Amino acid sequence: MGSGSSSGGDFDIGMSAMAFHPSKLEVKAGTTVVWKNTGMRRHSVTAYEDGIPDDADYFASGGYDTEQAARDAWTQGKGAVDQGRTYEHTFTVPGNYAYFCIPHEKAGMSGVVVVTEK
Ligand SMILES: [Cu+2]
Repeated sequence: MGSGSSSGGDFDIGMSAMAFHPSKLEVKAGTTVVWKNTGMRRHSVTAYEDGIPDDADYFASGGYDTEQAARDAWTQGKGAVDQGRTYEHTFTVPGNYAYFCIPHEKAGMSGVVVVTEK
Protein backbone atom coordinates (compact mmCIF):
# COMPACT_ATOMS: atom_id res chain seq x y z
CA MET A 1 0.00 0.00 0.00
CA GLY A 2 1.46 3.31 -0.99
CA SER A 3 2.01 6.16 1.35
CA GLY A 4 0.73 8.65 -1.17
CA SER A 5 -2.82 7.43 -1.19
CA SER A 6 -5.35 10.09 -1.97
CA SER A 7 -8.22 7.65 -1.85
CA GLY A 8 -8.16 6.77 1.78
CA GLY A 9 -9.24 3.33 0.66
CA ASP A 10 -7.60 0.08 -0.29
CA PHE A 11 -5.83 1.39 -3.35
CA ASP A 12 -3.54 4.21 -4.45
CA ILE A 13 -4.56 4.88 -8.02
CA GLY A 14 -8.10 4.45 -9.34
CA MET A 15 -9.16 3.90 -12.93
CA SER A 16 -12.26 5.64 -14.19
CA ALA A 17 -13.71 5.62 -17.69
CA MET A 18 -10.59 6.93 -19.39
CA ALA A 19 -8.19 8.17 -16.73
CA PHE A 20 -5.98 7.21 -13.84
CA HIS A 21 -6.66 9.03 -10.58
CA PRO A 22 -4.34 10.51 -9.60
CA SER A 23 -2.43 10.53 -12.87
CA LYS A 24 0.74 11.40 -10.99
CA LEU A 25 1.72 9.70 -7.76
CA GLU A 26 4.90 10.17 -5.79
CA VAL A 27 6.14 7.38 -3.51
CA LYS A 28 9.34 6.36 -1.79
CA ALA A 29 11.48 3.52 -3.11
CA GLY A 30 10.25 0.18 -1.80
CA THR A 31 6.59 1.17 -1.94
CA THR A 32 3.98 -1.15 -3.39
CA VAL A 33 1.49 0.84 -5.43
CA VAL A 34 -2.00 -0.57 -5.87
CA TRP A 35 -4.16 0.32 -8.84
CA LYS A 36 -7.86 -0.47 -8.75
CA ASN A 37 -10.32 -0.49 -11.59
CA THR A 38 -12.94 1.76 -10.08
CA GLY A 39 -14.76 2.20 -13.38
CA MET A 40 -16.95 0.10 -15.64
CA ARG A 41 -14.51 -0.62 -18.45
CA ARG A 42 -11.61 -3.01 -18.82
CA HIS A 43 -8.27 -1.29 -18.40
CA SER A 44 -4.63 -2.20 -18.32
CA VAL A 45 -1.68 -0.86 -16.36
CA THR A 46 1.19 -1.05 -18.84
CA ALA A 47 4.59 0.57 -18.44
CA TYR A 48 6.21 2.37 -21.34
CA GLU A 49 9.42 0.45 -21.87
CA ASP A 50 11.22 3.68 -22.75
CA GLY A 51 9.54 5.51 -19.89
CA ILE A 52 11.08 3.80 -16.89
CA PRO A 53 14.60 3.87 -15.40
CA ASP A 54 17.12 1.73 -17.29
CA ASP A 55 17.78 -0.57 -14.35
CA ALA A 56 14.16 -0.94 -13.27
CA ASP A 57 12.02 -4.01 -13.80
CA TYR A 58 9.40 -3.73 -16.51
CA PHE A 59 5.82 -4.02 -15.24
CA ALA A 60 2.42 -4.59 -16.80
CA SER A 61 -0.87 -6.02 -15.66
CA GLY A 62 -0.92 -9.64 -16.73
CA GLY A 63 2.76 -9.92 -15.77
CA TYR A 64 4.29 -9.37 -19.21
CA ASP A 65 8.01 -8.76 -19.54
CA THR A 66 7.86 -6.29 -22.40
CA GLU A 67 5.53 -3.59 -23.68
CA GLN A 68 5.12 -5.43 -26.95
CA ALA A 69 4.15 -8.65 -25.19
CA ALA A 70 1.53 -6.74 -23.22
CA ARG A 71 0.18 -5.10 -26.39
CA ASP A 72 0.06 -8.44 -28.20
CA ALA A 73 -1.68 -10.13 -25.30
CA TRP A 74 -4.31 -7.42 -25.15
CA THR A 75 -5.36 -8.20 -28.72
CA GLN A 76 -6.15 -11.68 -27.40
CA GLY A 77 -8.13 -10.28 -24.50
CA LYS A 78 -5.42 -10.78 -21.90
CA GLY A 79 -3.78 -8.53 -19.34
CA ALA A 80 -6.81 -6.56 -18.24
CA VAL A 81 -7.56 -5.32 -14.78
CA ASP A 82 -11.27 -6.02 -14.69
CA GLN A 83 -13.87 -3.95 -12.91
CA GLY A 84 -13.31 -3.97 -9.17
CA ARG A 85 -9.98 -5.78 -9.44
CA THR A 86 -6.55 -4.53 -8.46
CA TYR A 87 -3.03 -4.67 -9.82
CA GLU A 88 0.04 -3.88 -7.78
CA HIS A 89 3.70 -3.28 -8.37
CA THR A 90 6.57 -2.62 -5.98
CA PHE A 91 8.94 0.13 -7.04
CA THR A 92 12.52 -0.32 -5.89
CA VAL A 93 14.52 1.91 -8.24
CA PRO A 94 14.11 5.70 -7.90
CA GLY A 95 13.02 7.57 -10.99
CA ASN A 96 10.00 8.33 -13.15
CA TYR A 97 7.76 5.55 -14.41
CA ALA A 98 5.44 6.39 -17.27
CA TYR A 99 2.59 3.97 -17.95
CA PHE A 100 -0.66 3.79 -19.85
CA CYS A 101 -3.82 1.83 -20.48
CA ILE A 102 -3.65 -0.07 -23.75
CA PRO A 103 -7.29 0.32 -24.94
CA HIS A 104 -7.47 3.98 -23.91
CA GLU A 105 -3.98 5.10 -24.82
CA LYS A 106 -5.24 7.21 -27.70
CA ALA A 107 -7.77 8.81 -25.36
CA GLY A 108 -4.88 9.93 -23.18
CA MET A 109 -5.22 7.41 -20.37
CA SER A 110 -1.73 7.49 -18.94
CA GLY A 111 0.04 8.27 -15.74
CA VAL A 112 3.36 8.53 -14.00
CA VAL A 113 4.71 7.20 -10.73
CA VAL A 114 7.58 9.22 -9.33
CA VAL A 115 9.76 7.13 -7.04
CA THR A 116 12.03 9.01 -4.68
CA GLU A 117 14.94 7.79 -2.57
CA LYS A 118 13.99 6.14 0.69
CU1 LIG B 1 -8.38 2.31 -19.83
